[in-house]
Amino acid sequence: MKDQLKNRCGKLKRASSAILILVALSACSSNPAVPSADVDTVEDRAVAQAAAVQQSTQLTLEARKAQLEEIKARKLEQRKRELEKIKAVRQAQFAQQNRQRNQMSGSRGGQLRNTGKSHQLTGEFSRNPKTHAFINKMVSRHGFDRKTMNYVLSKAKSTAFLKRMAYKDSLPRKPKNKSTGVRAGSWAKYRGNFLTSRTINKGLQFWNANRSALQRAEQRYGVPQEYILGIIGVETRYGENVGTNRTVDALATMGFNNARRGAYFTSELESYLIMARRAGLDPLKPKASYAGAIGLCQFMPSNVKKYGVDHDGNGSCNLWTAADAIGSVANYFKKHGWRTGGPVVVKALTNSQRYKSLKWGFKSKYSLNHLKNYGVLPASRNIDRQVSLIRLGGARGEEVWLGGHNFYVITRYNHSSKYAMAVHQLAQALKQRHYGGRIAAR
Ligand SMILES: [Ca+2]
Repeated sequence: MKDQLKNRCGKLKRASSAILILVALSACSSNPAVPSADVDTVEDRAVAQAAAVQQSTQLTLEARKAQLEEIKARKLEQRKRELEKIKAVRQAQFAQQNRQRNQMSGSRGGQLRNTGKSHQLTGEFSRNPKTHAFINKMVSRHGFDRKTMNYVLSKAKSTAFLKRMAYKDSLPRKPKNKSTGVRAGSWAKYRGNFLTSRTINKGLQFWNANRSALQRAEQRYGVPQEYILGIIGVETRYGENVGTNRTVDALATMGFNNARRGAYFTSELESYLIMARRAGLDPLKPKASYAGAIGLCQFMPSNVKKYGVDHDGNGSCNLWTAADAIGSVANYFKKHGWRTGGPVVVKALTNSQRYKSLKWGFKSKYSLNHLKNYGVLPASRNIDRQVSLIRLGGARGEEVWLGGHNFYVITRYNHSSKYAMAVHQLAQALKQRHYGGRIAAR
């Protein structure tokens, strides 16, 4: 009996050891083997197997649960990141809209204040369907705030002078009569407007005040300083006459009241408002010529984007500042093909009247040899081989000149031989006075 009891106790002891071993093995493996050692009976083996199966199932469930939890966490994390991205994009859009609104409100150069009244379009342009179409375009295409646009255009006014100019501009152009020849004295009169001692003195002062900006522009764009000064002098007398009309008034009048060229001026108004927004200017403040030309160099607004430069590096192009106007004129010439060191124009000597049968003007183009056959010779060798024949009504009769490539480039600023000649002669007068005795060295 005692031996029997002892034997049973031994068996139980061995069975519990087997279970312990099984648990240990199961913990190490996801597919535990059923132990056979030390299990003597079928009953014992079944107990061990059941325990192993239970353990294995529990482990598999736990692994599956952990896996699902991991997938869920990953998905949540991904969704969170997506939402954060959407939020960031929306915030950037809001910030951009706010910036634009603030800029239109005029953070610099005055405030565009709410009148406290309705933001409906009022004023003299409000009954014009072109104004409404224009506002719709500014809102839909460029993201302008409708209320701000209504406010700006409600404030636009056309003066009697602007109305007169818009009417004149709307008339059909008279075809040019090429056979009329040169009008006696017309150049002398034109020249007299610009080549005055007052303008030259102002030009010299402007040169001294902006020496560094001019030098940098010449180095960067290859355009001599005196020609940059020639343009700014002819355009605005070095900032003295940048126009007396509000730009908005000028461009709205020329745009909405001009059947012939309204589309052109409306598109300039569009460019102007975009430019003002970009530069943080109150669009109701800046002045312009009656045609909407702005700044010291009188760029049309569409040219500000194309050719305007931030020459003083303050972050925006402002053509009412000397440095930016200087850089922009030089860049304009460079973009229109200015040849550094190239000649501009020379006087021609004539020994007959035969040249009068030739087409003339800045668009004409002849070889020097061809002109020689018509009795025209350059007074200096410093000229291109291909030239234009320029005829001007001087104070002492007709003057004949030969325009080089750079002369043509000047006419890209204003399509007129007289204009280009005035710029050239003002440039030469300034150069002579500025460099004085050193002129020969240049
Ligand atoms: Ca600037």
